[in-house]
Amino acid sequence: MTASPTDWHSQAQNFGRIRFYQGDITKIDTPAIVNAANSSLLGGGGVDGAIHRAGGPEILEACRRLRAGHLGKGLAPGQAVMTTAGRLPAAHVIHTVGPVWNGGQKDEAEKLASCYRNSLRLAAENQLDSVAFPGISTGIYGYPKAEATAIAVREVRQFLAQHDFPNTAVFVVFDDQSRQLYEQELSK
Ligand code: AR6
Repeated sequence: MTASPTDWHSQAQNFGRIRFYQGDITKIDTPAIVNAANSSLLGGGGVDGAIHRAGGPEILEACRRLRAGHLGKGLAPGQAVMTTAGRLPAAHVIHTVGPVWNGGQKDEAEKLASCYRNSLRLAAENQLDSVAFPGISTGIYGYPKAEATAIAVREVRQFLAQHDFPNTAVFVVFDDQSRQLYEQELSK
């Protein structure tokens, strides 16, 4: 799907302060987009690979500096950290590490909820107006999409209800199954 930084606005669906869009998160011009990273912060496949490819080397350089500093051991699942967005239309990338799905008995749900909460907290602390999320952990990390969607929507709704910043959050999905799940969940 190709979308210029400007045309997603007209295609997005609105659910109060939550917006929903099917397409490529690297094209979204919110003040921050969230990256489903891994603990190394040094890149990977999926949305992580797409963000680093489209954003250019500045993002990786910023991540390397974090690893050389206070994140020497990497970023733990559930945590979030913010860098430049390089050449992306967004201003910042918030990197968070989702849990690897392991059957559901390894605290995966709480770790996934923490990804959303900690990413939103960073946006709030920096008074960012809007932040766009991919479906964290629902690709390579194997989290069942329906459960992950319910957690994402619940956490974002709760946070927005309790905070002025960010004013809006955008869910960005790639595939039709995820689109249907988000539409169902957001309509509840
Ligand atoms: N825009 C929006 N959504 C996307 C895009 C995109 N450009 N690309 C993929 N998705 P994944 P994870 C969707 O695998 O499961 C990396 O190697 C995709 O359809 O990117 O958290 C990291 O370095 C899926 O629904 O992230 C880690 O090692 C969702 O984004 C590992 O993958 C997340 O899929 C993280 O795995």
